[in-house]
Amino acid sequence: MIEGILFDLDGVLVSTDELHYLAWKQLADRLGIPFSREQGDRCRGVSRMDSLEIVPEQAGRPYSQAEKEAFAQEKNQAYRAMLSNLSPADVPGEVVPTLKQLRQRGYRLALASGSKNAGLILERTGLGAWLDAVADGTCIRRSKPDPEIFLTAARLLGLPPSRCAAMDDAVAGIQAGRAAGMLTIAIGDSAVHRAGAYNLTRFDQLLELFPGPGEEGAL
Ligand code: B16
Repeated sequence: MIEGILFDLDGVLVSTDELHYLAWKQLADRLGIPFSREQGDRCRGVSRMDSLEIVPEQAGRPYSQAEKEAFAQEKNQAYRAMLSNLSPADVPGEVVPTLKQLRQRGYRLALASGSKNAGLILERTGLGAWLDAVADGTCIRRSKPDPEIFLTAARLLGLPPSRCAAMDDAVAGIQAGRAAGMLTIAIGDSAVHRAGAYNLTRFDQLLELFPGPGEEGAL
């Protein structure tokens, strides 16, 4: 029986996944390196430094660790500049009503994001008000597909992994949820790849999967 639902942030609760892509693209353009949407999709859920194994794939030469660290900083500055315009209006309309209903039905909700910018995003969008616990890139050492972030979120909720569902738009995120021993729910890119145990096209389909007490759901 599922008691807790753990959400990825970028691309699940808010469309900051596109801003990550644009910030990496800006860096790649400056360096004169081709950077495709497909590469951008592979950066989903992957840490900033690990993304630098993907972004310069078509550079034709390797970069040193020092250069990669400088690139990570440059990308993050561009990304944070984009986040400065973020507001509650950027949260897709179905997200807050769905979170509200899930809480009313008794589910405990947590963030499980690998982003070190998650705190800023929750603050600017007001999404933090709907979460019982927050695990982000500041509390883990290994990024998705490692299960650490989902296991940390479950621990913060005080629930065993088997009582949690992990929702993610990244294939790496679904792999992390599965490695954590959780029910996996894919949306967006990971649902296109049919990576989850459930593959949703809309966020509010969660209400069909997780019914209220005494109601029958799809699970
Ligand atoms: P930051 P998630 C991930 O967040 C993003 O999907 C990924 O593109 C990003 O590189 C990573 O966070 C680190 O983010 O650079 O902001 O610390 O999908 O786990 O919510």
